[in-house]
Parts: sequence; structure tokens; C-alpha cells
Amino acid sequence: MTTWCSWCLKETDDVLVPLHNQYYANDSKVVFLSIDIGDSTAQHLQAYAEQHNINFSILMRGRTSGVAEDYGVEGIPTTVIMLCKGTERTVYNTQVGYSPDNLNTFHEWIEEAMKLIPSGDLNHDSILTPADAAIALRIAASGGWDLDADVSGDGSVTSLDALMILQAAAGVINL
Ligand SMILES: [Ca+2]
Repeated sequence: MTTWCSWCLKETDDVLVPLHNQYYANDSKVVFLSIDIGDSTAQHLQAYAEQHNINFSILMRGRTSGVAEDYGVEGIPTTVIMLCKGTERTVYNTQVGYSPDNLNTFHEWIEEAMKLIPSGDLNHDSILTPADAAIALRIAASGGWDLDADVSGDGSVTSLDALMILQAAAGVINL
């Protein structure tokens, strides 16, 4: 994006800010990041963010960082939906240009991408490891409940859920 591109502004106001607010309100794992390729100053971007109620991060100096080339950006706004598993980053889908339909399209893409993140990922790094099983055990010991931890789907979190997460982390079962 740039602060002078009117379609970027429409995308920000009509699509990204409402979408971010929706996921942010639900304490979601979805992270939003805008990248400025217009060489704006920090003060300019700060004013832009305040003016448009942007409460996610804007990365500066996107043009010189090479990030646009890395993701094959040929026009703005370009939106890239990425899936982050541990330290692995993959592009799930890319959209060039503004459309009022982008709000629904991006929502669908995010929901589809999130289905690829395994149930039981309690530390939100998108991969299952013994660390997730340990968190499930802690929840079980405290008598708490968490939708993502209840991998057996029986309405309670017990050592069985921790065991299943451990087995899934070892590749013995799929969750
Ligand atoms: Ca995890």
C-alpha cells in the first residue's frame, strides 16, 4: 500500500480495518500487517493510521526492503494471505486490486487457511508439539476448558486430550 493510492485507502477502510476488528474482537490467531511501499515517513504513517482507525502494524520502507519483489507485487493494493506454521511461511492466496467483494473473499480465504492449522495447537505456532500437550495437561489439571484443547470433543479437557495431542505431534494420529 501507499498513503496516496486511493484504491489502497478503499481497501483499508472498507476491507482490512473491518476484517481486522472482527478477528481482533474474537482474540483470533490472525495477524494483519500493512506494508508501505510509498516511502512515507513514520509521522505520516502514524497520522494515516490514526485518520483511518488502523490498529494493526504498518511496516515502513517496504519498497527498498525488497518485500514487494519477494511476493511478486505488480500493483497496489496487493493482499497476501499467508499461513505461518512454526517458522515456515507459505502464501495461501493473493489478490491484486480493490473490490468491495474482498471483505467476503478474504474472510473465506482466512477461514479456509485456518482449517489447515491443526486442532490442539494451544501455543498458536501452527504446529503440534509436546508443548501443546503440556498446555492441555495444565488446562486439565486446573479443571478449565478450551475449545482448541478439547480435541476428543467430549466437552471436557482431560489427560486424554493431552495424550492425543502428543500422539498427533508424533504423527501417530491426525486431529
Ligand atoms: Ca503448537
